[in-house]
Order: sequence, then structure tokens, then C-alpha cells
Amino acid sequence: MLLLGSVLTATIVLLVFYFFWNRGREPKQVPADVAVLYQIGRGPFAPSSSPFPLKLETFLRMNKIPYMPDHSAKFSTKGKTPWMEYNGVAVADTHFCIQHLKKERDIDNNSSLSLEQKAVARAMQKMTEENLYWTLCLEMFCGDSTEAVETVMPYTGVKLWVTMQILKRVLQKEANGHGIGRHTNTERWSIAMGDMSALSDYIGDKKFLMGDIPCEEDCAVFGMLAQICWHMPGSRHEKFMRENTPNLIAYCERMKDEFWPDWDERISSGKNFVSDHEHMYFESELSKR
Ligand SMILES: N[C@@H](CCC(=O)N[C@@H](CS)C(=O)NCC(=O)O)C(=O)O
Repeated sequence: MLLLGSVLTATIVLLVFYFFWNRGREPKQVPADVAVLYQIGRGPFAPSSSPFPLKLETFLRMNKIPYMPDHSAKFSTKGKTPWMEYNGVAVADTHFCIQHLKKERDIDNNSSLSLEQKAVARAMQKMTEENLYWTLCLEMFCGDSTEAVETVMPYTGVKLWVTMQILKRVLQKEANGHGIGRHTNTERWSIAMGDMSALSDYIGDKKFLMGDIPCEEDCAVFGMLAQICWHMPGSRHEKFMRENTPNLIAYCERMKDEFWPDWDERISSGKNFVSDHEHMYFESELSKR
């Protein structure tokens, strides 16, 4: 017990030290107009085990923005991951990263949408990120069944146990702050099913969220659904999606094919996996600006 207590304390101290040490570091030296995407490393079955880096990286790819992943797991000044630097400016939170890139590069993936369609796309994204997301966190880290997370976490034994204890505490506290963590397991699951069904009903047999052309919000919806599809094996979410909303699986496959032709090289369990830490994507686009 004493040993476990010491391991837990040492881990917390290291995490706190790492978090503060990482703040205020100098921007990475990269050519102008290259986004540095700070994230937590590649996931085993999808390019990130977090929905938010996958969202931002999909947006960078959707717009062929030159970028360089940094997998050192530095957290943002807001204490979250991912974040980015662009022309020396650090931007935290994927929403603000995307807004910043849109402004700096004059991008609008939604220019063909009506105001009503834009409003629906936004609402779908917010439901996915601010509601459905928490049901994933609670299912993976705070539920009775944690088999899914054990399959996708890059740790075993004591390291896995300690990491799980920390994540469980942090996420349960955050979910209680949100409110969803105070519901019963049955109530939380009804929320998850409601959100997945709504996404499925809305996408219907469309190719992407708003039709034949992927829009900005597809990045966020894909980032989240990809976790259910590939990183929650055997969970209620994954079973529900496979059995009741197969169009969401097909949607994930379509987004994967559209923006991640190198998927097998970007998943850590893939036989073609290669580290792309500090690799530059879309370098040829630099000369076009
Ligand atoms: N709204 C943020 C959400 C990012 C987020 O919640 N990231 C999680 C990883 S999935 C995180 O860093 N959690 C750490 C914490 O909450 O302490 C964004 O879009 O960037």
C-alpha cells in the first residue's frame, strides 16, 4: 500500500512538473506558415487516442495546410491537449486553432452552406464535443468495464493501474463539474444513445455531415466517432454503433479514406507504422503562398 502510495505521489509530482516545465517554452523553429501541432502521440488503431488532435489534424489535411506534429505531449497554457503554434503564436483549444487558421489563411470550408445549415452543423458539433464526449470519457475511465481502455492504452501492469487511477479521478471530477457525471449509469447511457442516434439520423445516407462535400464540423464529428469506432473495442458505444447506426461506421470509413490515405503508417499498431514526430506535411504547399 505504501509502495503504491509513493508511486501515485511520484507520478502526480512528475505530471505537475512536466505540465509547468512545458509552459513558456520557446516556439519551435519552423518555416513561416507551418502549423506545429502539439499532441500526445499516435493511437494504436486511429491516428490519435484523443478526439481533439484527430479533429485538428483532419482540418489541417482538409485544407492542405503545411504542418508538423510534435508528439512530446506538451500541454497548452489551458492545461489541455492539443494546441498549436502558427508563425510564432501559440493557440490553445482546437476551436480557437481552427478560427485562427481560417482567419490567417482566409479559409472557409462552409462557404456553400446556408445560414440554417451552418447553424445545424454547429449544433451537431457541440452535441458531439460537449455532450457525447463525456459519455465516452465516463465509459472508458470511470465505468465498471475498462477493458476497452486497457486495449488501447500503451501501458500494462502498475503503470496502467496508476494512469487509470489518475484519469478516473480527474475525469470524474470534470464530468461532475459539467453535470453529466452526476447522472446514474443508465441515464448517462441513454444520453450516449440519444446523441449517437441523432447523428445517425441526421447524416442518414449523406456522404458527410452536410452533404457530398465535407465541412469544417466533419473534422470534430469524425475525431469523436473514430474513437468509438476504433478505440473502444467491446464497449457499449462501439456495439451500439455497429448494431444500430452502421451509417456512422461507414461515415468514419469515408472520412478516413478521404483525409487519411496514410492511416496504416499513422497508427501505432500498424505494421507500416513510422514515427512522424517533426515530420513536415504538405511542404510543397509552402511555395504556393
Ligand atoms: N475544448 C478542447 C478540449 C480538449 C480536451 O478536452 N482535451 C483533453 C484530452 S481528450 C485534455 O487535454 N484533457 C486534460 C484535462 O482535462 O485535464 C479542445 O477542443 O481543444
